[in-house]
Amino acid sequence: MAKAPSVLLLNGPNLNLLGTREPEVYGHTTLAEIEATCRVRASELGLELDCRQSNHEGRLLDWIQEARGNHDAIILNPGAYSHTSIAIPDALKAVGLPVVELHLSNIHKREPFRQKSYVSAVAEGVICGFGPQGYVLALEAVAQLLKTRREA
Ligand code: CA2
Repeated sequence: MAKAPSVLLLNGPNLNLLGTREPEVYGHTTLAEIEATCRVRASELGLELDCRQSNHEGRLLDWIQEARGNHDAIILNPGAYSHTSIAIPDALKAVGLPVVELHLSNIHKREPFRQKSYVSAVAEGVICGFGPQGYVLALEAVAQLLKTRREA
């Protein structure tokens, strides 16, 4: 039987605080709960899932670079690095894997500085504004994308 496609789920700075602060913006669900839900959905979709979070841009860059040859797609909530980092989209482009960018909040309804994400230019698609459900939507999008590519 063919090996299950592997997806790297990366969360950037401060997302480890989910469910503990600012529930009015980011909700009550913790990152551990989101990851647990994603593991269940990934398994239903026939995907392997590797979940990681870091507050450090360099660590995120290392993980993105290491994804080449180890994973088939990346789902990324870059947190505030979305709006500041050039290195993250550079690394994603270099690795060449399909990327789905994800945000809990609708960044286009928020402050002007959040409305530009440098990552979007290298993503297959962007999901934002659906809270924790967005992670499940991103997994479903990746599953469909990988299936379409396999069948092409
Ligand atoms: O909406 C998103 O998912 C964001 O990527 C979240 C980032 C923010 O900087 C982006 O503009 C949009 C912030 C994540 C911070 O998460 C916290 C969670 C709980 C308490 C404090 C921060």
